[in-house]
Parts: sequence; C-alpha cells; structure tokens
Amino acid sequence: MSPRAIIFIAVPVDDWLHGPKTELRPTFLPLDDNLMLRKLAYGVLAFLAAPAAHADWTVNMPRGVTELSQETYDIHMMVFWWCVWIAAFVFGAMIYALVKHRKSKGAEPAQFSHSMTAEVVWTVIPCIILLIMAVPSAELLITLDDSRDPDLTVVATGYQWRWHYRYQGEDVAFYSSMTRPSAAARRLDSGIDPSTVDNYLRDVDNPMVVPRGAKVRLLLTSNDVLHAWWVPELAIKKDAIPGFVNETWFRAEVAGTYRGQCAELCGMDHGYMPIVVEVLEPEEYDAWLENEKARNRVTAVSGAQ
Ligand SMILES: [Cu+2]
Repeated sequence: MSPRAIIFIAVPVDDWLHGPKTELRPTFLPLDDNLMLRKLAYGVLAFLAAPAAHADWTVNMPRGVTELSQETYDIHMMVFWWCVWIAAFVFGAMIYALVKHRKSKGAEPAQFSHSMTAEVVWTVIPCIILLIMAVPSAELLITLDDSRDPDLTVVATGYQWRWHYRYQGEDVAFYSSMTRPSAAARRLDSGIDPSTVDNYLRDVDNPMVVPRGAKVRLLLTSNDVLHAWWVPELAIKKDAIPGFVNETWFRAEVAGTYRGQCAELCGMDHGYMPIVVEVLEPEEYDAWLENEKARNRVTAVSGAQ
C-alpha cells in the first residue's frame, strides 16, 4: 500500500437542529499522488472560506430578539470573559510556578505554613468578582420574573406530543402540531430525504402568533407529563408542569419566525413537538386575530348543529 497522509477538510453540513455549519472531516491522501498538493491547497482554501460562507455558524447562544434576551446574552458574555481571565491567570501562575521553581533547578520549598495576607486576598478578590456578576444578574432575574401588566396573555399547554395555545380574553384557541412533511419523512424507511423537507422537525401547522412590541405573558402548564417551552431567540426555557402554572413573559422587538422545541424529555415523541412563534406587525396581528375568531365561531356553529 502506498503511504498516505491524513488531512482534515472543512465540509459544509446542514443539520436540522443547528442549521448550516462547518465540520472538519478526515480525508486520506495517497502521498505518491500528484494531486496531493492540489487537494491539500483546496482543503486549506475551503477551510479558510468556510466561516465567511457560513456566517450563521455559531457555538454561542443567540442574542435573540427581545431586550431581555440581549441583556441575558450580555451577562452570559461578561461571566464568560471573567471565567476566561480567571482561568488564564490561575493556570498561568500555576504553570509559571511549576516551571520556575522546579526541583531540577534546585528549588527549595518555602517553610511557612500559613499566610494571613494570602488568605485575605484570595477571599476578598473572588467576593468582589462574584458581586460584580451577581448584581446585574439579580436585577435581570427580577425583571424576567415581572410579568405584570401584559398586553396579551397566552396559555400554552403541553400535550404528548403537541402544544395547545389559548389566548386569554379572546375566543381563540388551537393545537400546534408538527407538520405532515416532517412527520412523514421521520418515519423509519420512509424513503424521504429529510434534507428536502423545509424546516425538518421544526415546523408546525398553527404557530403561536404575537404582535411585535407587545408584552406577552405566557402561562405554561401541561395536560400529561413534564414538558418545557423553549425558544432560544426569545431567551425562554420554562417547564410546563401538570397541575401547576408557570409564568414568563417576552416582548419581541423584531418581526419574524422563531423556532424552538420541547426541552423536557416527555416520552416517545419528545423530539417531534416543535414550537414556532410568529411575530407580526400589530396591524397584521389584529387581522390574524379577527380571522382566528371567525374561524372559531364557524367551528363552534358547525359543531352545535
Ligand atoms: Cu414535550
């Protein structure tokens, strides 16, 4: 067998959960192949081009589309950088000490067993750092919890395996289930390529619709087992518990479609109860609401006959 080299090539992949991203795939190259250098050059070029071609590739949490989601993101990043600097400082000092005072250089261990100054310093500094992180976090937690005076209240109920939304004070209620193309493609041996299905496993027949800029109070409960309502762009992940009402709120500042999932292992089809929130301009929302009310009236009348 001819000698081979292993190189890693950046390959764009599209997975249903995270969308397009770049993965490094190992590739074998025969070393006696004249093409080797060319392939290597292509690989390096593809790797360099990948981040630009897939700008939405990300490992971090999203900034989201609500003021609170952005504040959550900022606090998350602040804490992250504190952790990075602390790790760099602690490991830096440790590695420096290990190298500088190694036995082979004739280092003699110090004989003291206690230092009041060190005790005070390594207690006070972490306390200050914790306070710097705790104060804005506590402020944000209090705001996140304050769902008073909403413009609109929606009761979301988890079912095995779909969501139900009821608009309080309006005559509007509906189930929200995964769409048929996804349900068909996910079956074993369906013969359908999931990559041909739009928003595979992440699309519903009836999305939850809310107006942009409105304070939406979300009351969460469940009809059977534990579920959790999770939409990253709204920075909400809250349990839906049978016999218990959980409360949260959001104010989406950007119109658009935001997708999420049930985030509490709730049984066989846990992975097949997606969440879609559509944020419409207020006048579009009003039209949608009227339409839904009319539809509910029609259903009620035909049901009564
Ligand atoms: Cu669930």
